[in-house]
Amino acid sequence: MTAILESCATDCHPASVPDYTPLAELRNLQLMRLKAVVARAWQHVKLFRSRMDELGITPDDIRSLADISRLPFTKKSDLRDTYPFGLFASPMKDVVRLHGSSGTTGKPIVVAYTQQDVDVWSSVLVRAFAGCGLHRGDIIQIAYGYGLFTGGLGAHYGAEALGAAVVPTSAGHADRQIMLMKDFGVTAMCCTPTYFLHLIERAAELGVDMKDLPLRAGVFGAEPWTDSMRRHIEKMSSIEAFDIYGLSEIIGPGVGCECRHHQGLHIFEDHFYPEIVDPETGAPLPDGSEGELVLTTLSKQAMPMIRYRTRDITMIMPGTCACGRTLRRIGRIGRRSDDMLIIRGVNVFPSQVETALLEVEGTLPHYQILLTREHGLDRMEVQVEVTPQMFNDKIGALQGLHDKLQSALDHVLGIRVQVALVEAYSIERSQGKAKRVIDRRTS
Ligand code: DLL
Repeated sequence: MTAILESCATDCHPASVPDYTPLAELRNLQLMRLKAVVARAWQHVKLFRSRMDELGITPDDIRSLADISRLPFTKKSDLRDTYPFGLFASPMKDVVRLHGSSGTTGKPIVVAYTQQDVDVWSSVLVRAFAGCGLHRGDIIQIAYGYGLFTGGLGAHYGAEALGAAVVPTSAGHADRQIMLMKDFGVTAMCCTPTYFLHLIERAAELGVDMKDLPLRAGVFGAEPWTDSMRRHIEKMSSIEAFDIYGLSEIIGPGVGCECRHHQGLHIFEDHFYPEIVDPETGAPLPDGSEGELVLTTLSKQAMPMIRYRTRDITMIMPGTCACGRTLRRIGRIGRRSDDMLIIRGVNVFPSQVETALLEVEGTLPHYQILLTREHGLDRMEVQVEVTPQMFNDKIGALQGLHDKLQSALDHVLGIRVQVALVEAYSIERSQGKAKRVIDRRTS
């Protein structure tokens, strides 16, 4: 144990030691926990039991980790259909926290935690933060929303358990966020990547250069962002930007996080078991193949999730990470199986647009995709903000930029789209997850 701690002294907190569990031991632990969680769900959750009955299986049929593929999937609609408490496996007297995330029906989907679940949640966030090089003595500002959303409180408890000093600002009030970052000497920021971009811009307007602040790390997630966006953020603020992943149904932030090697996100596999399946057929796919991430909670008490279909598209990365963690990694999540746009029959993902835009000098990483239908034909307009200098320049420069963007987008997307250059700040800033697509097509 001492050897492990010494060997990773640069970015390691003692609590991150489970990250280095020898593989055989980790797989044994996972199997033991899988059996227990399946038994718990079968015993206490009607929906799981009836699904397993339909398949003619019982918890005793889980003898190896590979048997997980015999279990039924759980989907977001199951949470909606059993609203609010139908999937709980603990009585309310053991539940200490309820969170929720917005659904399409106006009612949130509800998730529950026992005290042990909250403790596990904090422990995975401690491991995530430690992997980002954060430790006791750091001052961590949490600008994820506090409330039903899991981002704020999840990161908050984790940062406290790490031993850091927490500044719980929640989302919004950019000027105050910047003032506190500066006055308190904040060393790490937790928020959505688009909100951090907004803070960088606002800081510049207020005469604050982020590069002069003690800020050294950002732990960004809750929405897709690209490596080009990371490079932009790091260049503008001189911080190291980390990608953190999670979803309410599984626990919230802290299902997985990058380490300092930035080669994918380590999944905290002793608590969340990852699989990749074909999004169409549900068939398991091997490591290295892109597909839909399916997660099973291995230790959740209040609301265990068995084979939850996340709709997030990624892969389990083959090989091991240079950091020495035995935890498998997933690739960054660029898209969801349900955010694909079909434009005149061609599949388009917002992340492709972002990649194309960030390769062109003179644009800002703020964009929106506007979809309309004219005479039965889909029309896709990409509105891109342009730096104020560009707008002040001669008209020729703008035209040149427009043409460059047009050809970058044509190249990446393979279809003709309209490009509209708009002034800085004309696209609404989000305090949380950015809204990239406005679909005004009526079918
Ligand atoms: O967004 C939890 C969270 C909070 C994660 C703070 C990270 C940081 P939900 O609101 O339930 O939970 O949304 C979950 O957001 O299925 C993904 O589609 C997306 N998502 C979350 N993190 C990432 C990420 C929180 N790092 C949904 N990259 C997920 C890409 C992400 N997408």
